[in-house]
Amino acid sequence: MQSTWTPPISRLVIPSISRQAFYFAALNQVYKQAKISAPFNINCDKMIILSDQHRGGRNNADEFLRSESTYLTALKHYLEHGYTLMVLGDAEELWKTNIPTTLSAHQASLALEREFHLDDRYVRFWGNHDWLWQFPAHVQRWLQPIFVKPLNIIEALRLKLVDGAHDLGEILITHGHQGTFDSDYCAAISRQFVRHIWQRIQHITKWSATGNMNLCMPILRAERLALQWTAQHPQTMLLTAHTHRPMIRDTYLNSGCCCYADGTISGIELAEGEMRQIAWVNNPTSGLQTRHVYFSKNII
Ligand SMILES: [Mn+2]
Repeated sequence: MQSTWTPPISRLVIPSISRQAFYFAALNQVYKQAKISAPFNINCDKMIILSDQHRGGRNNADEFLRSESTYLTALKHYLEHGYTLMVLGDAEELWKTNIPTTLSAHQASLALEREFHLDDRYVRFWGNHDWLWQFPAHVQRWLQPIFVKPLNIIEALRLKLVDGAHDLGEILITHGHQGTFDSDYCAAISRQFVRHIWQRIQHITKWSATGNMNLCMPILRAERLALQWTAQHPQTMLLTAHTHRPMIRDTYLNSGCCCYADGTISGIELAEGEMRQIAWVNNPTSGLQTRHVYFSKNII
C-alpha cells in the first residue's frame, strides 16, 4: 500500500512517480552491484552486525558518546567469541564533523575494530552519514593508517547462506538509505541542515534525535518498502540499518543503532543457526553492560 500523504517537496519534484518505484529502482541497482560473499555456514560461522555509531567530534552533538563504553564492551565480547564484525554504515558522523576530527576523537573503538580487521573478521559498509567512504581515495588517506591492512568499504553484500553443501539463499546487506528522498536524492540539502542548524541547536541544548524517532513516518515507510521489496525477491532476505529501529520481521532485518541516548546499543547476531535481535544495555548504577536477546529465530 502506498502512503496517502507525501511531503510537499516530493510532490513538487516528482509528481507522478511513486516512492516505491524510486526505492525499488535504487535497491535493485544496489543488489546488482553488491559484492558476493564467501559461503556463510549457518551452523559454524558467526556474525554480528552493528551500525549507526554516528561517531562525531566528542562534543554535545556527538551521539555516540553515551554508548561508547557499551560498544567497547560488546566488541570485546564478539572479538573473544570468534564473531565477524559488520559495521553497517553511518559509523562516522561526517555531516557534522570532518574526517580527521572524528577519527582522532574515537581512537578506542577504532582500535578494537582494527583487531577484527587484522584477523580478517571485519566488513565495513558506507552509509549516508559517512558517504565519503565510497571514495577509495578518502579511505586510503584516512582509514588505511588506522586499519593497517588494506580496507575496502562496500555499499552492499549478498551474504550466501549454506548448510554444508546446501545452498540456503542469501541476505542482501546494505545501509538502507538508497532510494529515499531525504537521505539519498536530497542528501546534499539534509547535510547542510544538520551541519549548520541542527548541530548548533545540539551544542546548546544537548538534545538527541536518535532514540525517540521510533514511530515517525519516514521510518515506517522505509520498513514497509523494505518488506515489499523482499516480497518480490523470495530468495533474498534484506538486512539494513539507517532507521535506528531494530527488528526482525519475516524476511526483513534491521540492526538498529549504536547511539541510543541511554547508552544502549542494538544489533543483529547470526550464529548457531539463529538470527537474533540483541541489545547491550548500560546499567549506570552498577557500571555493567549486559547483553539481551530480544527476539530470535532459525535463519532458515
Ligand atoms: Mn543512515
